[in-house]
Amino acid sequence: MDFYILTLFPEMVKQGLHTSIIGRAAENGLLNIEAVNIRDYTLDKHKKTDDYPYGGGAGMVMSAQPVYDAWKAVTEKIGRRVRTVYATPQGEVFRQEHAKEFAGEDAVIFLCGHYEGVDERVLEEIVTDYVSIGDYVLTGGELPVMVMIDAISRMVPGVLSNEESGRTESLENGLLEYPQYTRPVEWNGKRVPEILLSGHHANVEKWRRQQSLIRTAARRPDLLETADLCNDDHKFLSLYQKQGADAYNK
Ligand code: 6GU
Repeated sequence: MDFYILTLFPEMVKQGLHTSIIGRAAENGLLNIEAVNIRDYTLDKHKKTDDYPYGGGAGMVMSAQPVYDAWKAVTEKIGRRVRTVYATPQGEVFRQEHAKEFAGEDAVIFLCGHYEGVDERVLEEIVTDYVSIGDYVLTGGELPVMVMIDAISRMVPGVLSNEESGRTESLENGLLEYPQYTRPVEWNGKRVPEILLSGHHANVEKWRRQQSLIRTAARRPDLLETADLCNDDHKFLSLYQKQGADAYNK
């Protein structure tokens, strides 16, 4: 899958995406991640890429021309128009479903804004998706774009090893993940839950499911509204809500 990132800070996104699992996938040729410097496309003699907002107000606005020409160069290189994502707190909030959906594309262009925004006219011309990563304000779109590319990339077939993708993960089944433990069996006076040492696979699975339910109820109760729960799950949750930890062994 090809990712093109239009940015004023290409080094930032290159640095951020060349390590760990995403870096390995890029090295293997499964992903192609190209950072395109918007400044390279400005026609301004001082290489300016922004200007004062019409109507007044604080801050600067990124000019339409360099953004459009950078996007056009990338689009011509790809050979067709592809989905173009503008990272903005005014967008739809990015979720796991978006990650899966974008992973089905062959190529996606991301536009990182800065300053007080980007001239609306170029956004109207090129942007297909307005996407936010949450309700807080960041200084630019680079970090959100790195977040989105990481989440999309791990959904691209082959990017995760069998071992990495075999794990049932947080949010995949609509619930938070159960707690994990590794050696030693006792650390800081705390023992690993006995059931995990029992070797009884079915009991371990049941315990993990219950832990996921407890954790989701405590930390993200909103997820329970849409999670895929069976009769046993509902029974366990109502018992747990009445009896607390005594519900485990029922
Ligand atoms: Cl996608 N961009 C910016 N600049 N700030 C954000 C954001 C995106 N999502 C949350 N805050």
